[in-house]
Amino acid sequence: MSCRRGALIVLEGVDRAGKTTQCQTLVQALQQSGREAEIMRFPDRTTKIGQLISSYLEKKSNLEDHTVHLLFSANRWEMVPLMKQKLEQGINLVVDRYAFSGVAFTSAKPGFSLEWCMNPDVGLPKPDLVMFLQLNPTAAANRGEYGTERYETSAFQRTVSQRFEELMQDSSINWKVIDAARTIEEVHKDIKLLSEDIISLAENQPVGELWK
Ligand code: ADP
Ligand code: 2DT
Repeated sequence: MSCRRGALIVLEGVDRAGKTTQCQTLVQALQQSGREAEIMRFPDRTTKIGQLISSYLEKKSNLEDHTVHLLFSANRWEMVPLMKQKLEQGINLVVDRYAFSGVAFTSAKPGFSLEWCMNPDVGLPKPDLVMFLQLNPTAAANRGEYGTERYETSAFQRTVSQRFEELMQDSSINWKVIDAARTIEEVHKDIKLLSEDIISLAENQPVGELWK
């Protein structure tokens, strides 16, 4: 019997929009309904490349801007064989940030075009669904202070939000905007419904290639 593939589901959004909370809640809900599901997150700080990135984010080291962009992309590419294997085994992958964060964050720096930033990620497994958790800066601020990592300033995050808005104009990606200002349960309900629909749709289709 041929195995139905799993769906590749990505959550994106600004800092404190609830991505991590919702990824965890979604995986639990899918598992409770008898589906196989696993969480992944980018950057994956556990690999050698991930450790370089982590040290950069923690401001323990400095890296040239193009270089760190390529490391973030390499950190996704190094996980591709595993991602494909899991999807083929019928495991649904719920991913906390993906190439869209990669492009939004680097292109928020001076001198970086969206196009240059997208190039290294062209051909990655294409998400079947990308849910953008939308939250205004005031509501985000009510969820706590920014941390001390690189990029965690309100000015930079505002530019990142603008870049996400530009990326969401791309109709080749199945974007869904979620109002993340509601309760965890309300947001989860929407995310679960959208995910269940896409899991049924994706299971008989091949995995696509991002931005190709
Ligand atoms: P992200 O991964 O997007 O940065 P988190 O899931 O880590 O966001 O959530 C950031 C903080 O906001 C956490 O303290 C979390 O408990 C809280 N939080 C998450 N979702 C909600 C929500 N819908 N309403 C209120 N607080 C939330
Ligand atoms: P968290 O681990 O708290 O999500 O923060 N980033 C992420 C990039 O600049 N490029 C990327 O490709 C990715 C995936 C977003 C990680 C920080 O790293 C940024 C916030």
